[in-house]
Amino acid sequence: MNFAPAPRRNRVARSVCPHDCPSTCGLEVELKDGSTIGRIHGSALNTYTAGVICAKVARYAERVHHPNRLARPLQRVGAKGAGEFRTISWDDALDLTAAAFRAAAARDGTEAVWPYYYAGTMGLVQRDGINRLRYVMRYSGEQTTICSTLARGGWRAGAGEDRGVDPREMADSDLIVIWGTNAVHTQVNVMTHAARARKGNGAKIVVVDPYRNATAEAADIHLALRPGSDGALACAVMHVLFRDGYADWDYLRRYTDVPDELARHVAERPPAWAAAITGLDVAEIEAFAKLYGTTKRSFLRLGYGFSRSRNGAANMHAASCLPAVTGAWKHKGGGAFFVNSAIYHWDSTFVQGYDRRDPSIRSLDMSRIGPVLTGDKGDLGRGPPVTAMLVQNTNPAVVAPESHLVQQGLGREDLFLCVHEQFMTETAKFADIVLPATTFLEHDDVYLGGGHQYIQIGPKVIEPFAEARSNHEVHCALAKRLGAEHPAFGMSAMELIDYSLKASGWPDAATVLDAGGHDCQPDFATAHFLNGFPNPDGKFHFAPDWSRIGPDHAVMPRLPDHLAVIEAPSAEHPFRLVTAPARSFLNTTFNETPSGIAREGRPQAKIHPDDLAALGLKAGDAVRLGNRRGNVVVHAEPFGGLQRGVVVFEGLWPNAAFVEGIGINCLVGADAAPPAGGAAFHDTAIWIRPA
Ligand SMILES: Nc1nc2c(c(=O)[nH]1)N[C@H]1C(S)=C(S)[C@@H](COP(=O)(O)OP(=O)(O)OC[C@H]3O[C@@H](n4cnc5c(=O)[nH]c(N)nc54)[C@H](O)[C@@H]3O)O[C@H]1N2
Ligand SMILES: Nc1nc2c(c(=O)[nH]1)N[C@H]1C(S)=C(S)[C@@H](COP(=O)(O)OP(=O)(O)OC[C@H]3O[C@@H](n4cnc5c(=O)[nH]c(N)nc54)[C@H](O)[C@@H]3O)O[C@H]1N2
Ligand code: SF4
Ligand SMILES: [Mo]
Repeated sequence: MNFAPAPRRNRVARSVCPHDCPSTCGLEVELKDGSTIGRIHGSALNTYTAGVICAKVARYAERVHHPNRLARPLQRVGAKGAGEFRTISWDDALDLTAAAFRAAAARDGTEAVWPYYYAGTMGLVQRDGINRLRYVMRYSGEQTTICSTLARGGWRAGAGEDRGVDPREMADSDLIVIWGTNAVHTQVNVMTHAARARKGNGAKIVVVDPYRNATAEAADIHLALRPGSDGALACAVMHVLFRDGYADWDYLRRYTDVPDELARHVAERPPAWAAAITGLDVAEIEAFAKLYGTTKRSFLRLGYGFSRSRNGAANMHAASCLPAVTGAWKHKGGGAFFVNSAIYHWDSTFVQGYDRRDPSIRSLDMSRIGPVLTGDKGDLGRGPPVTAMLVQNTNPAVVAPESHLVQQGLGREDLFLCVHEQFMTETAKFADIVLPATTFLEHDDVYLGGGHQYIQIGPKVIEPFAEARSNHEVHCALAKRLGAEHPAFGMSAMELIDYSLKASGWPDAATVLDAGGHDCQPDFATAHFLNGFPNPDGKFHFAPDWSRIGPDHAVMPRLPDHLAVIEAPSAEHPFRLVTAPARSFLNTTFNETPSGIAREGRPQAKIHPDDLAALGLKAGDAVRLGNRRGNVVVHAEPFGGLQRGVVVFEGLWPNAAFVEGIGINCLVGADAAPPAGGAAFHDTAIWIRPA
C-alpha cells in the first residue's frame, strides 16, 4: 500500500509523529528523494495539530540522517558496557539472540526471558508487537508503569474512564488552568488552543507548577506550589467554592456521589491549612478559587507532571474534583481533560497476541528494572532471575529510577541483552547484540492521539537507512527462529494495521490514509459526561473505590486530601528535587542532535538565589546533589521562579554528560507509588553541597 501525497505541495508526504508525546502531531514531510527528507511541518488536516509542531521534530532531518545512526547489527567483543562491538549479519544476530533466549528458557523456564519495551515509538504495531512474542513464548510480562499509571489511576478514580472534554474546546474557554504540565516543552499544541481562547475570549491562563517554567512564563497567573502538594491546593479551592456559594448543588446532587460529605470534609481544609502545605499565600489561593468559581467556561488541562509523586494519584483525583463541584462540565469550553485513550475501541488482540496470554505468568514492574535485574526477591517472586532480554523503544540505563542498580543489572555477566535501537544509547552499550532500527519515516504504523481524538496512519515514506529493520520485522524473524506461532507473524505491518482497524469497527487502512486520519471525537453530551460518568452508579466519585485502581489502596484517602507520603524534606535532606523535561530533548530521544545539545547547554540545577547564598555558592558553581541512593555533580543556576527548598533539574541527559558517569536518576527512588505503582520522578529529597 502506498502513501497518499498531501495536496497542494509537491514532494511532501503525510506522516505522524511517533514520539512519546500527547500531541501525536499530523505531519507533512518534505522529501528530497526516496531516502532523504527536508523540513517537517505540522499538518492542517489534523485540527488539533493545526499546522504547529515542536522545533525538535521540524528539524527531524538532523536525527534521521544523523551520522551516528546504527547501520548494521553488532556483536559485543569487549567487556559488558564498554561499547566495543564488531559488525555481524542480521541472520547471525537473530540466530544468536534466539539461541540465547532458548538457552535461558531451558535453564530456568520461560520467565527468565523479559522482553522490555516502552513508547519510544507510539505506533501500535511497532510498539506493542513485542507483546505477541512475549505471550506466545510465555516470557515474563511487563507492567508498564513508568509514565502514566499514577495519572491514569487518579483520573479514573473520579471520572471512571480516561477521557474528557474535546481538547479543541479549550478555544471556547474563559479560563484555562494548565496543571502540572510544562506544555510549552512537552505538548506544544496545548498552547495553540490556549492562545485561541486568549485571543477570542480574553481567556485567563493559570499555571500550577513548582517552577516558573516556559508555560508559566506565558500565563497570567502562576501558582508556584511545593511539589507534591496539589491535593492540598485542590481541597482549599473546594473549601472556598462551597463556602462562597460557587458550588452547583443541582449538579452535585445529580452527578456526584457524596457531595454533602465532601462539603463537610473540605470545610476543615481552608486556604490557611493549604498555605502551610503548598507554601502559597492564602490570598493567592483565595483569588484562584474565586476566579475558578466565578468562571463557568473553565477548562482544566491536567498533565502528567504533577502525578509523578508518591501521592500523585491522590493529587490527580483531587484536582479532577473541581469541575464536579462547580458543574463546569455542563458548559462548552468547561470541564477537564487529561487524556483520551478511552474514546478509542482499538482491538489490539491480534497485534499484541492477547489471545495467547496466560495470566498466571509473572509480570515485572518496568520502573523497577534496577531492583529486578539485581535480583530483588520481592520483584522476582517465585520466578527465576532474568537472564535474557530484548529491549525496544526505551533507554532504561538513563530513564529508569535508581540508575546505579539499572547499570549494575544491565552489566551482569549472566544476562544476555539484545537491544534494538536507532542509536548507540547507553542501554545499547550494555548489549551483547545490537540491532539497527528504522525510524517512523522508514516503516508503516498506526497511531491513536492521547491528547486529541484522531486515528492516523504514518506510512513508510523513505527507504530504511542502511540495514535498519523495523520492530515488526524483528518480532517476526525471532518468532520464526523460536517456533512462535501466531497468524500476525505472517502479516506485513500494513496488513496488521488494516486487519486491526477493521476488527475495531473503523474504516480500513486505505480510507484512513486517504482522509489523512479518522476523527473519533464523541458527541458533546458524552464528552462532558452529561449522560452520566462511566462508573457503576453513573456518578463522579469524590470517594473513589481505590481498590478498583490498584492493589496498594489501603493508604489512599477516602476523600480528596493531602496524602502525606511524599519524600518530605529533613535536616539531612533539606531540598526537594523535580526532574522536569527539557524542551529540546524528548526523554533521551534527541540527546544526539547537535541543535538540541547546543540549546540545552549542560546539566544544571535551578536553585533559589537565597538557598544558593546560604550554601555559600554562586552561579555556575559545580554542586553535588545527593541522598542515600547516590549523588551527581551539576552546575548551579540561580533561579527565582520557585520556592526556597525546591530544586529543578531539566532534561534527561545521558549519564556520560555527568562528571562521574551517572545521571540524575541515581537520586530517584524505584519504590512503587500507590495504589497501582509508578515512578515518583519529581518526588526526591536531597542535600546540596559544593562539588
Ligand atoms: N520536550 C519534551 N517533550 C516531552 C517530553 C520531554 O522529555 N521533553 N516527555 C514526553 C513524555 S514521555 C511525557 S509523559 C510528557 C509529559 O509531559 P508533562 O505532562 O508536561 O509532565 P512532566 O514532563 O513530568 O512535567 C511537567 C511539569 O510538571 C511539573 N511538576 C512536577 N511536580 C509537580 C507537582 O507536584 N505539582 C505540579 N502542579 N506540577 C509539578 C514540573 O515542574 C514540570 O514543569 O511529555 C512528553 N513530551
Ligand atoms: N528523571 C526523570 N526520568 C524520567 C522522566 C522524568 O520526567 N524525569 N520521565 C519518564 C517518562 S514519562 C517516560 S515515558 C520515560 C521514557 O523513557 P524512554 O521510553 O526510555 O524514552 P526515550 O529516552 O525517548 O527512549 C526511547 C528510545 O526508543 C528508540 N526508538 C524510537 N523509535 C523506535 C523504533 O521504532 N524502534 C526501536 N527499536 N527503537 C525506537 C529511540 O531511539 C530512543 O532511544 O522516562 C521516564 N524517566
Ligand atoms: S509536539 Fe510532540 S507530537 Fe508534535 S511533533 Fe513535537 S514531539 Fe511530535
Ligand atoms: Mo512519559
